[in-house]
Formats: sequence, structure tokens, C-alpha cells
Amino acid sequence: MSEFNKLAEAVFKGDIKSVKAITQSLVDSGANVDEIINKGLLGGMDIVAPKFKAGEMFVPEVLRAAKALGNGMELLKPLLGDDNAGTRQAATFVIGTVAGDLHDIGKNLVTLILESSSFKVIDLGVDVSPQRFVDAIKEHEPHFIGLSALLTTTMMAMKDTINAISAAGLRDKVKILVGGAPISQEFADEISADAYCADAIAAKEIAVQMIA
Ligand code: B1M
Repeated sequence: MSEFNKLAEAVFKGDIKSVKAITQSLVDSGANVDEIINKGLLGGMDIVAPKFKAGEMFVPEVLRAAKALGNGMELLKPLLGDDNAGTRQAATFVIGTVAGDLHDIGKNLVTLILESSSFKVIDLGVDVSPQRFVDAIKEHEPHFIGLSALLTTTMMAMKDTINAISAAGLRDKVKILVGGAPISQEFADEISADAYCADAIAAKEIAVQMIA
């Protein structure tokens, strides 16, 4: 079994000690950080997903896996290099998972990648109401709003959020980026978001392009 597979397996098992040890040993051996994230840490969630769907894994076990993944990401955070920090120092990003939705692993990953690229990120957490996004725009005057949704039932809360931002007269003050497993480019267009982000790296790259 490769070290990446061992790391994925440790995430799946929620074995924090092994996740930290294998992540560190991959770093020490010079492995590519993107590969450690994608093949190792997120590879673990790829094992979790079908088992959770099939009812073979339950919420506490999934949360343990998520926690283990987070511990691995924390070790990698200082290594997520910044290629062009100067241009982004003033760019603020308000991010949150929309109302009714408690999934935050993807959002946290996006936050980590953005912070590592010198964006100032204000994370509103999960189950964030449209009004809280509106209030955050008024308070922080961000360049970007990031909306995350993982459930087909909460996708429409993205639309509600964008409508609330428009109704508050703030739509032209922010770029709205959306992401999450059920989200697509078509859906982003339908709800008049400014961009769809397939993953955390895409979110960073799109935001960088928008402020260039
Ligand atoms: Co949930 N869950 N879950 N869950 N869960 C899904 C989403 C599901 C597809 C599993 C399944 O049945 N196949 C299914 C949704 C089905 C549907 O809607 N059609 C589901 C369900 C049904 C539920 C519950 C209803 C289960 C229940 O209680 N009966 C419940 C809902 C709770 C709620 O939110 N109200 C629930 C609960 C949970 C847990 C609490 C156990 C846990 C969440 C823990 C946590 O987040 N702290 C959980 C998990 C872990 C999952 C799966 C297994 C994994 C999600 C994940 O973290 N993926 C998931 C199955 C799946 O997605 N295949 C599932 C890894 C993560 C890195 O990827 O979030 O896609 P992702 O993020 C990516 C991109 O999408 C993008 O970048 C990220 C990194 O590259 N991205 C953005 C995401 N947000 C972005 C925002 C941006 C930009 C990019 O803004 C700029």
C-alpha cells in the first residue's frame, strides 16, 4: 500500500495520530503538498462517502474522519505557499455554509487555501442565514462572498442569499463565488452567482483573477 493510501486509510479510520505521523513523513520525504491533500487526506473522504451513503458508517465516525483530515491539513497549512501575496493583501473574503446546511469540511479547506494565499477570510461557519451574509457585507465590506452547500435541499438557500444581498442594495459591492458537491456551472448561472468553483484551488485561482 502506498503512503498516500495509508494516509487515506488513516483519515477514514479517524486515526489522528497516524494521520499526523504519515502526513509529516510525506512532507519530510519531499512529497508534493497537493498530492498529500488530494490523494491522501481527501482520498480518505472518498472512502467515507460511499460507506456513509450505504449506511455502513454513522455520523460520529464520519466526524472523526473529518477531524483527522483537519489535523493533517493543519500540518500542511504553513506549506501552502504563496506565489503572489502582495496583490491580495487587501482582499477580504467572507465565507459560509448556507442556511440549513451543516457541512463544513469543503468550506474549511477553501478557507485554508485562501488564507494561505494571503486573503483575509472571515468564516461565518455553518447554517448561515441570508441576513447574516448581508450583515457581514455591511460590517466587513468584503471583495468576495463564498457560499458553500452540500445538500440538494440547501442549494436554493444560495439563491435566497443572493436575493437578500440584492434586496439590500449590496449586489454590486461583492463578487459571489459558489461551490459544493451538488453545485454546477449551470446552477451558478441560474442563480446569478459570479463564479462556480469546482474545488478549493479553483476558488483561489478565480478570486486571484478577479482582483488582478
Ligand atoms: Co452529509 N451528505 N449529511 N454529512 N455528507 C452528503 C453531502 C451526501 C451526498 C451523502 C450521501 O448520502 N451520498 C448527502 C446529500 C444528498 C443530497 O443532498 N442529495 C448527505 C446527507 C443526506 C446528509 C444528512 C441529511 C444525513 C442525515 O442526517 N440523514 C446530514 C445533513 C446535515 C445538515 O447539513 N443539515 C448530513 C450530515 C453529515 C455529517 C455531519 C455526518 C458530515 C459533515 C461533517 C462536516 O462537514 N463537519 C457529512 C459528510 C462528511 C458528508 C460526505 C460523506 C462528505 C462531504 C465532504 O466533506 N466532502 C458527503 C458525501 C459526498 O460529498 N460525496 C455527504 C469532502 C469535501 C472536501 O468536499 O465539501 O465537496 P466538498 O468541498 C469541495 C468542493 O465542493 C468545493 O471545494 C471543496 C474542496 O475542494 N467547495 C467550495 C465546497 N464549498 C465551497 C465553497 C466555495 C468554493 C468551493 O466558495 C467559494
